[in-house]
Amino acid sequence: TSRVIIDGQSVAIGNAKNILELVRRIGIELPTFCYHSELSVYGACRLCLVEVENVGLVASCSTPPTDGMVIRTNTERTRRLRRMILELLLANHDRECPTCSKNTTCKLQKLAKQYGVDEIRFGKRDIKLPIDHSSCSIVKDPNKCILCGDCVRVCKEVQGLGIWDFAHRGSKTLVTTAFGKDLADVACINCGQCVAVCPTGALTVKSEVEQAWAAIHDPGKTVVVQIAPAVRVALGEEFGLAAGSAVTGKIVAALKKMGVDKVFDTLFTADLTTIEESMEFLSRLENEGRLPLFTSCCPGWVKYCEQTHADMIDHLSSCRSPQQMFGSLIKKHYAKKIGKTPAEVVCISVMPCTAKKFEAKRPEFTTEGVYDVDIVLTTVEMAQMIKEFGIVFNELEPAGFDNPLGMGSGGALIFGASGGVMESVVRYIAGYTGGHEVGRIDFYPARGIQGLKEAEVAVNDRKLKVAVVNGINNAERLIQRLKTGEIMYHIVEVMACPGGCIGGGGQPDINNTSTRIQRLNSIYQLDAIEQVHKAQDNVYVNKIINEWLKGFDTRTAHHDLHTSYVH
Ligand code: HC0
Ligand code: SF4
Repeated sequence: TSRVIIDGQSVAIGNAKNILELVRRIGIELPTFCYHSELSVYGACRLCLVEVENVGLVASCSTPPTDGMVIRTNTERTRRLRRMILELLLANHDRECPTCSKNTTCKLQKLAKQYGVDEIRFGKRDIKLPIDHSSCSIVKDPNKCILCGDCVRVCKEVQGLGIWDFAHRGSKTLVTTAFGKDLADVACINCGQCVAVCPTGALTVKSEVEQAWAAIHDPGKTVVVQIAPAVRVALGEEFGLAAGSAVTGKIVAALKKMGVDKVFDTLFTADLTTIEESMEFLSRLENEGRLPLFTSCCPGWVKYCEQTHADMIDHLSSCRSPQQMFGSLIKKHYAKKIGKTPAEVVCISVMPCTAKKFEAKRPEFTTEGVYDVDIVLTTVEMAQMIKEFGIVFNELEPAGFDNPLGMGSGGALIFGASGGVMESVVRYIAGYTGGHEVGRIDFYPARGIQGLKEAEVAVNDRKLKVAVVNGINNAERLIQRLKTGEIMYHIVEVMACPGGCIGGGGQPDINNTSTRIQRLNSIYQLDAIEQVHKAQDNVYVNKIINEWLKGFDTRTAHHDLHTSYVH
């Protein structure tokens, strides 16, 4: 077998594509800004350079290993050059670290410390470019961009959108949108995957933390919080817990300590979504309506469908997402029950998602002139508030959700992973066969982080073909095959982010597949121990449907829980 020698140690090449992989295999972590194992190799930052005997300095990420290579990862030259690269990047960087939202999580800052950069020998950058605050979800500060191109590649290669690209040349090079337009005016779907890969403060999440504090401190407001499925298996990572640690009860307890009035669960309206979407599907099936039915809970996907496939909008389920069903119930019904106006109740969502900030601001999701969901905090923003309050998170005693909107089934919990919505719908429609209630249903073909999953389900005497995709690129490929008639499905679940919401742009570090897998596994483990497994068995949901919405399929239910799309 072919081998190389790295720092005196012999290593088999195996299937390694580049030297960097082999270096990592022997337990050496080389610095890099632009290398992501799931994106194409760019080789721009040069930080991962190593010395190869008889060859010289090479970027380890973009150099394939060959038999007999003798490689050294740390030499006088590599150390000097790494430090110089960092100094040059810093010289051209807006160094406002203490007030930057990436402070302490910025890779440039971290590497500067790790490589002992304590002074910068080059002049200071004096141009200040305007910051783009136009998007509901993402803030772009070009003064902090180091041109690693990670955002460019993730947007193109994973989402197929190509919102970001390089413009201009030499020292004027910039990463920007087409014609330098505001982010709010281009086809960005707000998924935040670019924010997640950005190593510095150039792309950050639009924070709503201040608005949340203001609502909590306002004695005239009743503050009601909902927590999305994927948040509970990721927030703990911000407090040093292992990826996938389930911290549901601790998040509830932290919010109560902060003084919010009620903590409810998005799982409740995820169950409601399962029921509404399943009924919509069955009705389309019976009445020869538009099939496949596309799920509509991911606002990134919905925006993509509206702007790219307007001819397929009728395939989208008319169901509002669980976040918006929740907001609608709070503002249209709950407020009344507690004797308040919709404006006196502030609805805060805690979401793994940056696109949910955009969804909440869609003009159709309002009641009596106020937004149904007022504030959307990402998982990371929630963690920031917990830290700011000084709560010792890891020592918190778990607390339970409030009622009546605090209960959800295992089927609702798995919404947070790609395939979860599909599996819940399957649990619902296959849950009754020949009028008989069936027990537990586990639909394994829908699970996992693969980009495309397909399966057949037998329901009574019919065979339903279903597909699950995550990542817009995968969705686009599927749509093309649907359009040519090459394939046909009854239901298609689409989530914009790789792995589904567990890999959302508002989650703690998602730059590694194992983190996503651990969160996903944790979600299914939590589902496995749930007493209530299927949406139809959530007694509270049935109660609210009857009491607030006057039953299934009523005008109120349609008005409050469904929506229409932009053609
Ligand atoms: Fe998701 Fe959702 S599962 S989109 O991925 O459907 O954000 O977690 O909250 O709304 O429930 C995100 C996660 C949600 C919604 C739910 C759905
Ligand atoms: Fe948001 Fe989930 Fe869609 Fe990602 S997959 S954009 S986290 S709703």
